[in-house]
Amino acid sequence: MARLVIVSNRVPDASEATGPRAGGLAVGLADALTPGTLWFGWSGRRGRQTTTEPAYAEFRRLTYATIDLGEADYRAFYLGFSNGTLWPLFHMMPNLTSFDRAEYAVYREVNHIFATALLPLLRPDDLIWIHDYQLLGVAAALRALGVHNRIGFFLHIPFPAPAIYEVLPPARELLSGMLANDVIGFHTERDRWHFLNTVNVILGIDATADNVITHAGHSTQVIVTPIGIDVDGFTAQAVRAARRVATKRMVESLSGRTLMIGIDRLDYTKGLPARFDAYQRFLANYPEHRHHISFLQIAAPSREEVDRYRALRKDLDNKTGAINGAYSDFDWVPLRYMTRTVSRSLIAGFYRTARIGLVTPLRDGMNLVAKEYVAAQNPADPGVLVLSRFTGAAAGMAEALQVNPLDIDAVAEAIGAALAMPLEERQMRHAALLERLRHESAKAYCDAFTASLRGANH
Ligand code: GDG
Repeated sequence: MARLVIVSNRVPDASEATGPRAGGLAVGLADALTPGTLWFGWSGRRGRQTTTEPAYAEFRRLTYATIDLGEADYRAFYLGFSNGTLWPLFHMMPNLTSFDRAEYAVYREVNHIFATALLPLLRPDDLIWIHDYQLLGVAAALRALGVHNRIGFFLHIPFPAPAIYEVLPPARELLSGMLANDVIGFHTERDRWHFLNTVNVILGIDATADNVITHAGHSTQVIVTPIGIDVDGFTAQAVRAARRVATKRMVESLSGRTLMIGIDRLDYTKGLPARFDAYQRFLANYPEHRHHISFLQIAAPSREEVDRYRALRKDLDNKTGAINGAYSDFDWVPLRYMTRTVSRSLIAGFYRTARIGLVTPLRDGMNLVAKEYVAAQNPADPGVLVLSRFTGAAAGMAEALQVNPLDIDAVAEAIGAALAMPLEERQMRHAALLERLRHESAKAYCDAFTASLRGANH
């Protein structure tokens, strides 16, 4: 069978593969990679210059080949165009989007370096699977270097509506570059619809009937393959974790109160300020629940060198102070807020203990936290998932209490409804959610994508 070559911006190193990790791509893929796979990308290290000779590591029968980024490239490619331009724009927040032509030139250059460094490692029948918004130009760069392998690309974040995408100054160039792939995958039908319509608006190609775009003599198939998790593996981890001393200590500290949990990277797309406002509204409108609920929000620090992320952290510090200042008692703190990365096993135990999982991003490609929360529950006495309609996960989770995250009264009401929900209804909703999670697993995601890539017209 052909070897699979994964290309992603960040490659987890051996220590991260077992330690704490915050980030959906690493989590979703690690669950499903098969022995023999080569994973190529950035090591996470920064040096004077971007390296082109990969370093190798073997771990659990996977081969990792990594390059280091030069400091200037890291700033322009990663912090600049990837996370200052593409990330907010693709999450449909054009007002938060900046653009700098010089940063874009470096983005193109780094995409080209990825292709050049990967080239000597490739075998003729390798299946190349590129991931995410940092690497939109790698397929075109590989083709320019004469690579004829099957190449696929998966976008982990939303694809924006045409009227938003076209704001991007290099809109046309990036879009035609993407069409050097044989297969392009998205999490949801909505993303595919946005993409096909954007291709229609910008390149004048209508592929909405058969999802195959023919451009410059090459065909690209556009597919929907939602990412999932290893459900049974995660459930087992949660069961084990619930017995651990650390989880028990957390439960004891609740003194019989109900736990509500939020777990996110500290990112403005995750809707944390509105979530804190909604919790405050809940405390104001449901006085009978004061003293009986504890909200634990874990926010793993992320992209701390980007100004907007620092501003978000300040904002949340202030809101935490305001909520706890207004509502705490000498024996009760309503909000526990941690800006730290916690181990995956501890997270699994916390999910299982929590009666409510609060997942309210303003926009999210998929959101694996929602899936992990459901998988971690005890089916005999499951908790309730409160989920933003604007996550990709919402498409397959009709039994969650779905909310508009901006409507803080609605989120407060959903928290109230979750607390009041009878056991039978919780069980019914949970069983239906779990059943669907099993179908949309991490393995199903990888199998579906690679099968399309293998079968692509080439
Ligand atoms: C991108 C897309 C898409 C979080 N805090 C800690 C921690 N986490 C773990 C969670 C989960 C993962 O990180 C986060 O995944 P998400 O899917 O929620 O979000 P992104 O990182 O934004 O991922 C997203 C995903 O790619 C996959 O395609 O779903 O839409 O934005 O697994 O549990 N893990 C540990 N400590 C933490 O403090 N160990």
